[in-house]
This record gives sequence, C-alpha cells and structure tokens, in this order.
Amino acid sequence: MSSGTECYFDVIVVGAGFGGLYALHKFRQQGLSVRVFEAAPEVGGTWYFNRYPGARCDVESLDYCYSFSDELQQEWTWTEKYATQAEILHYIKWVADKLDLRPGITFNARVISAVLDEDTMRWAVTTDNGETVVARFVVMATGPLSSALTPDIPGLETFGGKIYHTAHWPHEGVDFTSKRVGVIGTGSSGVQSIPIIAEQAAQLVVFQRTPNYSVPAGNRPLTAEEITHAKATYDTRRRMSWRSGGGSPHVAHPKLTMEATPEERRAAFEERWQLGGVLFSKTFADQMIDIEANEEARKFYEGKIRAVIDDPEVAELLIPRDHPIGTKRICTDTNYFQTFNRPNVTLVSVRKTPIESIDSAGVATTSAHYDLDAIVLATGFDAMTGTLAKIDIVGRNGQKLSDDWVDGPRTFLGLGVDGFPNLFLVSGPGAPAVLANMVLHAEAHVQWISDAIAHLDQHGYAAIEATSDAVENWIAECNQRADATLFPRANSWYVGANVPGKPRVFMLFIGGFATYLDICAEVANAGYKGFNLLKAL
Ligand code: N01
Repeated sequence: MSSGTECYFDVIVVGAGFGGLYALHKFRQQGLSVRVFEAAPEVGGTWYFNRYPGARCDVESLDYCYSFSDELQQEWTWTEKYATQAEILHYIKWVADKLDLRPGITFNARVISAVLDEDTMRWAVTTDNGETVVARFVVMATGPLSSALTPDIPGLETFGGKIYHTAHWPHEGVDFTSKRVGVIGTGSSGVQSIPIIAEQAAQLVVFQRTPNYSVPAGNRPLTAEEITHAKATYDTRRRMSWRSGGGSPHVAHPKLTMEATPEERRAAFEERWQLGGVLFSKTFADQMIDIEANEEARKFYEGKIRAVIDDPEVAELLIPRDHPIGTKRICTDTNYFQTFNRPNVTLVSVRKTPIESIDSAGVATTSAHYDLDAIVLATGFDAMTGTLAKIDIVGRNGQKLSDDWVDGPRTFLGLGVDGFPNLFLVSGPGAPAVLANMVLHAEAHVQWISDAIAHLDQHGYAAIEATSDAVENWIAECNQRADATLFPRANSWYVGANVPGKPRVFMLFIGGFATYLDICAEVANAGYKGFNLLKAL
C-alpha cells in the first residue's frame, strides 16, 4: 500500500523469528498490509544466530512449535525429544515457505529507528539500508535474548587466535580438532557447547565465574509410537499448556514440598529429573517461594551432581551456592558435569582467580597464564531491553524509549508502552516471556495485538496507548509478585545483573503463564482497560 510518495503499511513488524513470522501470517489473514524487517539474511531469529555446537532448545520439541495450525502440527515430525538448533531452524524455514511468508519480509535490513508523527499517528520506520516506511502500527518482535554481550576484558582485541561468540557462531561451523580452546561463561550456551568442544579440542580450559545449576536433558530420539500418540492428542497437550504455569503440559506435584513424605519427595524429584531440564524447578508448586522447599530440591540436585564428578574438589567448584536452585534459568545439558572428568579439560574458577587480561597468546588470570588457539565467549545477552535500546524509538513529544526506560523498562502487560501509541511489543519486559514456552507466548501476544487492532478498526479508533497509571501499577504488580518469590535473590539476567550499570529490576511477570493470559483477556474484554483508545484527530 502507498500514500503519496511514501511506502505505507498498516503494520511494520521488526524481526522474523517465531513471533514476527506468526505476526506476519496473522495480520495478513486479517486483511492488513504488513512488512517485516529482519536484520539476518534468513528467517529464524534467535535460532538463526545461536548455532554453536550443542545448541538445542530446553523445551520439548513437541511443545516448542506453533499451535495455531493443526495442519502444521500434523505435518511436521520432530525427531528428538529436545530439538537441535538445526532442526528448529529447518522447521521455521518450512513454516515460512508453507505459509508463503518470505515475500512479506525484507531481509538484511536492521531497523535503526521508529519515530512517531503525533499529528497523523503514523510511525516512520527506518532501516540501515536507508529505507523508510510509514505504518499505523509497529510490532517489535525483536526477541528478549538478541543482543549478545561481549565482556570488557582488557586486551581481548589483541588475542592472536580466533574469538567466537556463541550467539554469532560461524555458519560454516568451527573445527577445534587439535586446538587449545578457552570457553568463558557457563550459562545455558556454555553448558551446552562445552561437552562438544571438549570432545574435539586438544585442551579445553573453562573459565567459570559463577557455577550454574544444570539438569540433564535426557534427550533421545522420539519413537514412532510417541509421535503418533502426540499427534492424536495434540489438543489435550496444548490445552494443558495454555492453562499451565510455563506453557508446557506439565503440572506440579499435588502436595507442597514439606507436606510430601521424604519418599514422595524423592520420587517426585526423580520423576522430574528423568523428564529432564528446566522443569525441575517446578516439581513442587512452592519450590520457588519457600526456601525450605527449595533447599530440598537443591539437596537432591547436589547428590545427583556429586555422583557424576570424579574429583570432589572440582565438584565443589561446580556446585552453586550463591542462589536458590531455579532462580536463574536452570541449564539443560548433555554430559556437562562428566566433561570435567576428562583429562583434556581444566576448570578455572575466575571467582577465585579473576581474569586480568587477554594477550596475543591467551588468557591471564591472577594466578596463571593459559595459552590458547581459540576463545569462545559464552557470555550471554543484554536481555529483554538490549535490542530495543539499540533502536532509536521516539514517541510522543520527541521522547525516546531508551530515556524513558533508564531506570528500568516501563510497559503494561509487556505489550504496550505509555507515550508510544500503536507500538506493540512481542514478549516484551513485563510479560512472562522466557519464563514460559516462548512459541506459545509469542502466539498469545500476536493474537492479542491482532484482536486489539481489529477492535480499533471496528470502532473507528486511530490509536491505542497504555496509560501511565496502568504502566505504574503493572510494574508494581510485577515487583510485588517477584518479591514474594526467591527469584530476586539471584544475580540473574532476569534482573539485569549481568550488564554493568543496568538498573536492577525484575523484568518479567512471574505469576504464571495461564494467570497472565487471564489478565490479558480481562483487559481486552473490559474494552482495553488500562489503554486509552484514541479517535483520529
Ligand atoms: O548467557 P548467560 P547464555 N568473565 O547470561 C559469564 C537462553 N538460552 O547465553 O554468571 C567471566 O546465562 C557469566 O558469569 P556470571 C536461556 O534463557 C537457552 O548462556 O555473570 N564470565 C555466565 O556464566 C539462558 O538463560 C538455551 O558470573 C563472564 C555466562 O557468561 C539465556 O539464553 C540455550 C563474564 C553467561 O551466561 C542466556 O544464556 C542457550 C566475564 N567478564 C541460551 N561475562 C536453551 O534453550 C559473562 N560471564 C537450552
């Protein structure tokens, strides 16, 4: 669609990951004109970039895929319980082709600014190619974990070997055979890549600042019977997921931790351990609220980990003590702890002996120098706000989003922002986002935005804008709910603790996926309570 000489659309979507692709499909079905801008040359978002060795999703493949089309669910067949990055990317490309989404996407186009014209209630969106398009609505489907962090280590740029970041892995892959490799960082990305790098490298040095809880994935191929059963019962699986705390079809044990007998407790933890991965933190409903309950889970965990590490001193270094289990995202691994039994792997606690510098030959800590051929930075992301902060988003009165958010992100429901009418966020700060199955979460957001636009159009409104009161109340509610849990006790990226100078604010809604969806539905059903609906000037 065009207006005058400018290219004009109903909606601009930023990002062609799970959220952006569904937005394109949904809005198109609704009869809206849509353009998607994607910085990468391909669809996939996080799954396009994060292709380090061992990269997999920590949500089961049968759940981590679109639910909006039964045809997609029935036609696609996952091969493993937890899908590899390659298989997920293959799936996303398959969906993009099947729904003919590519013609609506401009690839290799990074959005650098989005500026509101208050008189027309139109957004001008500009890319790094110099193209500017105008739209009624902007939907930021930029992903909460899409701004990689490179640590500020003196001399990093002087390193003579190769430096890789897990979030920007070379597409042709990396062969570490006969190389001396150092990995900095032991979050989910480090924990997944370290065992594979260790198998290839001559020597691997793992620089660990903070140990993390990691639960084995228990990954395996899915059997033909499992797939047949899952496809026949997808409705039930999805219904349970939509009504769950985390967007997956699993419910907590019916008793609270200390109400269960020691045998029941152990059996429940063991069952979750066998299920694998991140859901271990949801074995009992009170595990993330009550420190005594959490300690039971932690003790079970510690026993499991000690049993697979040969050297008790190494085990001591690898077992976290600084935060309750689950208050940082639990990593999901395959043979992570066993890797430290290998003769070619060395664990260096940079908490005890900090990294002082990097030089042309390797990494120097306060106690030793490690000669290396390659360094892998598994150092995470400026989560939730990092990518939005890099876009010059200018709302009412020339106000910049990055200035408004200087003390922490301000949203209502993680969907709308006061002062930024017709700007929507997908999985923005203030939503459960990464605490839930991100595919269903993105679907829910896109559905809500689609309904909101339809409502505006049906009733002759030009714009929708979160009120400042609603934003303030929502921030207070998110904080209150977080403060009632153990989560704020961890120096996690959930609170921005991993980025020097970032304000410490709990950036997620922690009250559970189903509760959150109920609140979003209530807001919409009450005529978008907490939002101002504005008639055209
Ligand atoms: O990043 P992280 P990630 N010197 O921030 C260390 C999702 N994800 O990419 O804890 C030394 O967790 C840092 O140490 P510390 C998932 O939601 C999912 O691994 O700050 N170390 C930490 O150990 C996950 O939570 C999947 O003390 C430094 C590490 O780097 C999120 O993405 C897979 C340092 C960063 O860990 C982020 O995971 C991958 C320094 N200067 C990611 N700076 C799955 O689905 C940082 N560190 C399985």
